[in-house]
Amino acid sequence: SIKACLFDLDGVLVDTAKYHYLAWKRLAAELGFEFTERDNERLKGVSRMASLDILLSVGGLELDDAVKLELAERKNNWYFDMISKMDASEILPGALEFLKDCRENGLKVALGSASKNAMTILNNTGLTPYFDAIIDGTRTASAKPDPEVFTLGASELGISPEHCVVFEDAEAGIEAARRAGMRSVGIGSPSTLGAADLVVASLADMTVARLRDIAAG
Ligand code: B16
Ligand code: MG
Repeated sequence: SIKACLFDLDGVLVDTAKYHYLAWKRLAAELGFEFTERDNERLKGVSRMASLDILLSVGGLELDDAVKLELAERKNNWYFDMISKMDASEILPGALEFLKDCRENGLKVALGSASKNAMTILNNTGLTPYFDAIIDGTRTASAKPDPEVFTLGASELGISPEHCVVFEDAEAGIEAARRAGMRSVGIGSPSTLGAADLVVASLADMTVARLRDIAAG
């Protein structure tokens, strides 16, 4: 049976991908090349420094580590300015209702995000009180598809992996759930998230009752 739900943040609970995109695009422009929305798809669920490496490869640039750190910080300052203005209106459809549904049914709830800015986003949108455990990019050494973020979440909740289900919009996150020994629900398209136990377009299509079906199957 399912006893805990672990949620990715960007793309599952809030759409911060658009702010990441604006900040990365601005950085690319300063470096003298274009960065398209399609290029940005490759950054979803990927850590900040790995994202920068992808961006630099799009621009055909190779830079040393000190410069890369400075560029990542510059991007993060722009990104931080944008997420500082977020509020509850930016919670994705169905997310709040499903979090409440989980809690009312006695399920434990954790965050499993790659973002080092997760606390700012959760606090500004008012989502923080819904979580029993919060694991973000400040607390993990290895990025998804490594299972660390979810394994740590489950252990903090005191629930073993076979009773956990992960909600993810990124393929690497579904793979991380599989490696953690957890079930998964993909949020998005079956064409990219086919490895999940169930795929829904958004959390608006999800209920705790539906969860019990995946656990049985
Ligand atoms: P930060 P998630 C991820 O969040 C984003 O999808 C990804 O685009 C971003 O690069 C990563 O967080 C790191 O974010 O720069 O704020 O530390 O999907 O794991 O919630
Ligand atoms: Mg995500």
